[in-house]
Parts: sequence; C-alpha cells; structure tokens
Amino acid sequence: MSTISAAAYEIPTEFEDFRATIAQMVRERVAPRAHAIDADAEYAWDIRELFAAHDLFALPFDESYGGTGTGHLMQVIAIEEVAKACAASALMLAVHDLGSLPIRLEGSQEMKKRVLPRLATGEWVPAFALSEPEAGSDPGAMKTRAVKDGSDWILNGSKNWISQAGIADVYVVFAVTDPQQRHSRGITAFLLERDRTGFTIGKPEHKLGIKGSPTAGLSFEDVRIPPQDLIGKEGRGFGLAMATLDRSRLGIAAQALGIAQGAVDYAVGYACERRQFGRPIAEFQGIQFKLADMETRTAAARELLYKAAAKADRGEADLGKYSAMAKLFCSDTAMDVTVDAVQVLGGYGYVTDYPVERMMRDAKITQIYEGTNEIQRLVVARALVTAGTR
Ligand code: COS
Repeated sequence: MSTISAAAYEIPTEFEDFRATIAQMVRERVAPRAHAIDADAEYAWDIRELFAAHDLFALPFDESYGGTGTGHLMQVIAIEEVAKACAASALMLAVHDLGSLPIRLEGSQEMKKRVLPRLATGEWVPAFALSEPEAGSDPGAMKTRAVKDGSDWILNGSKNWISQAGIADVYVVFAVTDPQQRHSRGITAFLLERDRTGFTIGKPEHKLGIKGSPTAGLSFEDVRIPPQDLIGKEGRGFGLAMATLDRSRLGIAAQALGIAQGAVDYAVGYACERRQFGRPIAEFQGIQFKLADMETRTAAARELLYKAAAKADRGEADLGKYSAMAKLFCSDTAMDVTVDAVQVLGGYGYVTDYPVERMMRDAKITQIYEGTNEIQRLVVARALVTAGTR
C-alpha cells in the first residue's frame, strides 16, 4: 500500500512577510499592466526588472549561488501571488525554475558557478527544451541528436513549444546521444548558449492565452557544444528531465492556483457591486453557491500544493506523485473556476474590459504544459500501482 505522510507544511513568518511585499508590488505595479501585456502580446521587460529588483528570480537558488535559499514553498507562494493578477508574468518565475533545475540538480560545480549567479540576479533568462514536433507527452521518442566530435558534441534537430524562446540566454536541450540504448540510457542534457552558430529560433506561436510569454520552436544545425556544457551524466538526461518536471510542476500548479484565486476575488467583488432586480447579485443564492464552490475548490487546491511543495523541500520520495496531483488539481480548478467567474459576470465576463476572460484563456494552458493532465494522472496511477505491488 502507498504510505501516507502525516507531515503537511508550515509557513514561516518571514515567508508571509515576503508574500505581503509581493502582493503589494503586484497590486501596484503588475495588475495595472496585465491587460496590456495580454492585448499587445508583449514580453514585459519592465515587470522582469521589477521582479529582479525584488529578488524574485533569486528564489529557486541556494544562497551560495546568490539565491534566497528559501526553497520550493516560498517559490510557489510568489508565483501564486503574481498569477492572481497576471499569469504571463508569473510564468517568468515558473520558467526560471524549470530552466535552471537541471543545472541545479546535476550541473558540475564549474557550471553552477558560471551560470547560477547570473540566473539568480535575473540577468540571464533560462529555457527548457525537451518537447519536439513528434515527441510531446512521449519525450523518450525525441529525434534531436548529438554526436561526438573529438571532445565536443555536434547537435542537430529541432524542439517545439519552448517557453521564453528568443528571450532566453541559456537553453537546456535534451538530445539522443546513444540511439542503440533505451531512452532512459540514451538521452543527454546540454546547456546551450543563445549565440552558438547554427542555433535558430522559430516564429513565435499565436496562442489562446499567456500571450505575454513567447513560445517558439528551436532548430539546431551542426551546433557545436563544448564538453563542459554537458549536464549530469552522459546518457542519463531522460531521468534528469523527469526529476526536473517532478519539481517544476509545482510552479505551474502555483500559477493555476493564483489564476483561480484572482478569478474568485474578482467575481466576489463584482457580485457585491452589480445590482439586478433591485439588489446586489451576491444576495442571490444561485450566485452565492457558485462563489462558495469556487472558493472551496481553490482553498483545497492550495492545501495540496503547499503540501507538495513542502515535500519537495524535505526531499520526500513521493514528491513526484504529489507534484503531479497538485498540478492536476490546481489546473482543473483554475479552468472550472475561471469559467464560473465569466458566468458570474455575464456579458461583462465575455469582454476584454474585464479580466476574467483573460484568466479563463490563461487557465487552459495549465492543464496542458509541463505534462498534460492525462500524463499527470498516469504519473499518479503509476506511483499507486508501484507502491501497491511492492
Ligand atoms: N524521476 C527520475 N527518473 C524517472 C522518473 C522520475 N520522476 N520517472 C521515470 N524515470 C526514469 C525511470 O526510472 C526509467 O529509468 P530506468 O530505465 O533506468 O528504469 C526511465 O526514466 C524511463 O521511465 P519510463 O519507462 O517509466 O518512462 P516513459 O517513457 O514510459 O515515460 C512519462 C513516463 C509518461 C511519465 C514521461 O514520458 C512524461 O513525464 N511525459 C510527459 C512529459 C512532459 O511533461 N512534457 C511536457 C513538456 S516539457 S515542459
């Protein structure tokens, strides 16, 4: 049977203080920009500078590399707060975690010293390149190939759906290095700097939501990578990608949670103001029940996510199952809650003068990226079956 850990989480006072600081910054500086970031599909460099000034890019890193050393729980709290107002801005933080995780988990000391401090200040932007046109849910089927040339590697192939493509300074790229082996033994992770000859970025995708975060394909034509830019062990990149996703999915769950809470808060405020039949619509039970369900689901999602983040901080063995459950539950909650928020606002919910239609569009991707929710169910079920057959 699967073991159940009784330990949940505790939020230290300094985390709550930091949350309050972030919440104020989001109210004053991020929320007023959210509409334009979406409408103009612009990468908000001003928001990036603001986050850097407030040390938000330092959150994933140890103090020895210029980070805050505060761990996963503080990181998800920060992403949640930003996503309440602007999911695209929150994604800057989530991808900062995703793109740097392989280096933090298995990079050499030399690589960590070279790269992590520049990521921790926000000077450098990272990206994570696993998916390919024909290898999304099944990354083991990737075709991008790296072959040895002396001590260097030569990279050829392409990647798809890469968040922050074109913005990023460094890309973690996964490639087949031994096609004779099973994917768990034949894929290797590399660090690729943006200015390498033969490395090009595709056209940005036109997306339903998170329009302020660029997404594009990458292509590699005889790109030379020096040996010191191999991450971890040769042939063991697939496990590294999985270990990365076990942790980074917490960030997507946090983004979804923030979107959901932002939608609940907006719908409650609207329902208290909007009058029909001579009174605020918040006085009608049909609206009250909807708001109550939205808040309940969002609160439940938060408990699961914080528990999963605390497990990541404690290094517990069932982290992968919990991060998958958190990502699944938070993103399904975000989708359902934002659809309901649009309904509470009625016609006003459907137009871009109000933020809930943007929240609904932004919520959708959280059910898809960093593993579709069908994949999350697979991860959870496999963990159950493995534990059950032990
Ligand atoms: N941590 C470390 N290693 C892991 C792991 C994890 N969470 N999950 C699997 N592995 C290892 C396994 O131990 C296995 O190694 P061995 O061959 O040495 O035993 C290897 O990886 C292959 O495992 P498996 O055969 O179970 O992998 P599958 O190809 O069946 O894939 C899923 C498993 C579906 C879980 C994986 O493909 C997946 O997560 N897909 C979604 C990818 C994704 O999220 N894409 C989104 C884009 S990236 S932003």
